[in-house]
Amino acid sequence: MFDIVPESAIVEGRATDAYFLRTEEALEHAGRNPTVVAEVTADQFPTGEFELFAGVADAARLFEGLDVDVDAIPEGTLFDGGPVMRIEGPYLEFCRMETSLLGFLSHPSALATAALEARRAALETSLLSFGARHVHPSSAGMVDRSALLAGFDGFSHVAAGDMLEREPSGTMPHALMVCFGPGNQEDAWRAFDEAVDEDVPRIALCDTYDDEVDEALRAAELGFDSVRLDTTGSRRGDFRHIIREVRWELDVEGHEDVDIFVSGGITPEAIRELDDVADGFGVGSFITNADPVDFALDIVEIEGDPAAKRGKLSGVKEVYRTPDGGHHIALADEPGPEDGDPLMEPLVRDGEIVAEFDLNEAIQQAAADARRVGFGSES
Ligand code: PCP
Repeated sequence: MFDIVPESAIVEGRATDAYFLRTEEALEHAGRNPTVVAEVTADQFPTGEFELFAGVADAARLFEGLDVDVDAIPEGTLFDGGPVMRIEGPYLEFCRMETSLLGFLSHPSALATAALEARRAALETSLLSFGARHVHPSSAGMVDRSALLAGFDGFSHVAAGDMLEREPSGTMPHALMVCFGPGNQEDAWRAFDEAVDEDVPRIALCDTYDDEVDEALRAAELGFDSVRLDTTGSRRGDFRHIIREVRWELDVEGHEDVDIFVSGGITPEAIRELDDVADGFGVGSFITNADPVDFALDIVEIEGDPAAKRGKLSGVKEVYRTPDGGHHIALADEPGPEDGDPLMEPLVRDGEIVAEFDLNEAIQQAAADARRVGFGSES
């Protein structure tokens, strides 16, 4: 019914570029199936720009039942150059999986990295992922999982909630306000309050028809816990001033406990600028507009000998986190840096997934590693 590649095609390796199937034909024709080691790498050497590794569980499932061993840095680890994953086995075992493998890693890692930039801009403030509307609906769970991995507090998408076994968050859309019409905001807010489950936070959208201060005071008078300001760009002017004014007037009227949530084009810069006057942010396009990480899969060893195409580094490698928060790349059979922690861990052995995937652990790992490498601390 929709333009969606079925899961069965991914598992069977048909979610691939045609040239991999031609490669299989050519190798089979020639009777060649070398045992290789291939590595997934974005940058060969550190660039000074860390990224957050995500999508590992989906990637691991590609190798179930194949005669391969796979190692990877754990989900939630930051990386800056060098391999994030290593596959060892007869090349024909995994040749056709490359396209899906890179896709499973590239997009979530990019979104998680962008979300981490937002998270590091405001460590304590509530952040919700609002980006599902910008992507194919079949990817919404991946978007919101990536945001959670980076330390977001929640997300808005219902089916993502089903997938992640977490309750979606959210407020109300302008459509609800418009359905009641100008001057009738109280009717819309009251209908919401009377209809929705009492566990749902009472957050009134306060920018639809009238001044934000006016609508916020009216919503507070009705008993709403919070207001959301999503002032459209063309009317925004000095958004920080608008938020401060709303805060001031709410306080003057005795509504000090009414929180202010802000959304619409929110970036890390905006979060830093507004963090002291807003109680929470909804972030969408900043996450979903992130360019996919430019991962590639390259053979680095063939039948036990180092190999590489031009521009890539031959030999099986290990990556290390050094005590100063650095990312160090070395040949795997050579000693690593002093006190460096090797980051690669077994993911698949003989076609069986041996790693465990726990999103909460990965969230903790991402936060700890971000602190360790100083991610976002320059800004
Ligand atoms: C908010 C905002 C963006 C949505 C969230 C995603 O929507 O206007 O369109 O944020 P982003 O700008 O960071 O991607 P609502 O106010 O809920 O949208 P609507 O006007 O459709 O009710």
